[in-house]
Amino acid sequence: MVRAMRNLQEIAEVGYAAPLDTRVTVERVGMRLVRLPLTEAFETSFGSIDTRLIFLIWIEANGLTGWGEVVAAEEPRYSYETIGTALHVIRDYLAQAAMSNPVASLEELAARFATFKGHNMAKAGVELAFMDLFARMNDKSLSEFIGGTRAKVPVGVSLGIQTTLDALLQRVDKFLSLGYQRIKLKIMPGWDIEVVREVRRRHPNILLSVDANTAYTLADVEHLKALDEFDLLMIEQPLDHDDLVDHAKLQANLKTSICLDESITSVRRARHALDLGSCRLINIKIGRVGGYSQALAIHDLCYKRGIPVWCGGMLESGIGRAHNLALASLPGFSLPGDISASSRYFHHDVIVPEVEVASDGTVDVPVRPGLGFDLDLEYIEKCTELVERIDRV
Ligand code: OSB
Ligand code: MG
Repeated sequence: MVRAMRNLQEIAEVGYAAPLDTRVTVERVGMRLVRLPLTEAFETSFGSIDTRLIFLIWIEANGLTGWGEVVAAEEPRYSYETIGTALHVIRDYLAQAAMSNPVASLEELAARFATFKGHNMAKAGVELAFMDLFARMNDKSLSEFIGGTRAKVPVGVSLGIQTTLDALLQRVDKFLSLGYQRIKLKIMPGWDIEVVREVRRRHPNILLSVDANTAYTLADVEHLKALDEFDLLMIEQPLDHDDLVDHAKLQANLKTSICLDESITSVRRARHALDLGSCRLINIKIGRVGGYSQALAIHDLCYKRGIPVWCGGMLESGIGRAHNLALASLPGFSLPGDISASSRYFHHDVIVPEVEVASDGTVDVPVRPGLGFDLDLEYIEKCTELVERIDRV
């Protein structure tokens, strides 16, 4: 249960005899779009981007501010959500639901949001801001607040499709020399078997995985089987974004473990995937599954069933990354996450200090209250394209 830290003026107004209010009364929900240039273009089977429009969200409640991030992209390619749909859904539905009555817990907030279908990334953004605030109210780091057990988390890097094989090999060498514990290669038809063969030939012993972002169909079974000889940690999301059944058929034909990303949008979908044998590993992204409530439930389900999980990334700014670090500190996150250094994505991040990867390929989990970093408000202001504030009526 959450313990509110009231300021003296509030206590004077309410009277010392009043029971300590443990609920969060949201006075304002704020949204801010911030465009950050990427250090290099990021290409996947669904397209290429060279700037990231970051969607920051904050809530003001009980004299504190909590921060989150909506990970939706500008175009509906990874999922149907976009920055535009999330602005609409938060502005017109979720903000009102969050402010209509005081909120006592994450579960209560999630139950209110569950009455709206879909729009997981929008819901997650609000949940993130709440959890930052709940943790601050309790004077705990987010990691501590959710029951994290790791002081540092192992991390890997996700490398986009490059124009040449040489360019890719150089990047692989660079990130290995920086200590990253796992290399993930984006693949698609025409940039797959031979690319993986060459990386594996040069690095016989590294943790290596591939991510297809839905680029294949079941007709490609024989083609994908060719990946089995490279001792990959996993092949991530080879088939359609909403598929579980064909993935189960594919998994039955592959030695390599399938890891689902796009297909796992809730704890129920995670259970179905495990029951069907659609995958042997799961990548948890807080945004994709609708927030901490579902992310924690998927973690717990997989932990009970002995299924390894890892924390996925969405090219977040430092605010989303701070939340990812807290999540990845839970005991079930036994594989390196897509939680790279700030400098791997941006020339300048929105948090201080920036996220750094140590030479042993780990990132320290923040220990200060809440998300555990300061915000570079000046830089955020400088890069802002839009601000909206919704006040409680
Ligand atoms: O499929 O994991 C993915 C980035 C954007 C959208 C989807 C994905 C990714 C990544 C990058 O692979 C992960 C990261 O380092 O943030
Ligand atoms: Mg993926």
